[in-house]
Amino acid sequence: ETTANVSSEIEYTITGIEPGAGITQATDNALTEYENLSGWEQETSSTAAMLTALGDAIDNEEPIVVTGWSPHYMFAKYDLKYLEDPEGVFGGVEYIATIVRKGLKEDMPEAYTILDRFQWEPADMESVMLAAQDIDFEKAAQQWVDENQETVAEWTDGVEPVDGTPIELVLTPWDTERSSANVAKVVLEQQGYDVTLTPVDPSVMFQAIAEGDGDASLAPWMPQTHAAFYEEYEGQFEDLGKNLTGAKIGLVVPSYMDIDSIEDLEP
Ligand code: PBE
Repeated sequence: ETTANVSSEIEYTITGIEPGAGITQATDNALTEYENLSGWEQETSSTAAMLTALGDAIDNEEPIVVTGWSPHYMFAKYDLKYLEDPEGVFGGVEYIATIVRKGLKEDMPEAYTILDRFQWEPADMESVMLAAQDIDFEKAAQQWVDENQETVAEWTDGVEPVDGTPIELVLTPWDTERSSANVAKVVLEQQGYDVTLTPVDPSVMFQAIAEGDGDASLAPWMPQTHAAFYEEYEGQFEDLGKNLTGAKIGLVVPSYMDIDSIEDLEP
């Protein structure tokens, strides 16, 4: 099968996810940056629909190009590869940052300290995501906390308990962020906080923290995925740095497809 066949077979269409995602924006940028993609389109819908389309294509050994990211179970479930991105549109290694509203340090120093210390590895996040395939995220997060008491103790060491102070964490609606937000929720509740989780689009997440509607978020993907949103509100929130390193976004295809680079897609 030639690459031209592959491209026409999938009707020059990349199977995307939610319109508001950072990766959707990056994919639109790729359609502009890569000359060979000038006639291509991104079809957005939802993460669930993308995963269904990917599974169906793989069942039939058909070609498909999706917007994909790690950590994600799709890489454990299927044999997949990222297409090389010589123009660097999707960035390299991404990290996930923690941002808080201005004044949080003064208003809730205990939560601020815990959020500032919150840091874990992709394998930790993956274990919560995997457990959450069978139980809800809250239980999966509780299980991770129970099994990682030493790490949690490093985050909470010397922090005074509080008595029911409400705190609102803003997250984006993907499993990676459901994992971190729910683990933060369990840890902050252990400390005596009354935690609300509010899922929103990435642009709204930055706006909410900038305007003080939400207290904190562990969901910004940087330096590339959410850069445009970050820059729009830069200076209006406090960046507490990385909570996870080793994430990635890009165009993803089944390994049986005979292409390696975005440049191999035919115009
Ligand atoms: N994602 C997962 C999100 C951030 C986390 C890569 C799909 C996005 O593109 O905005």
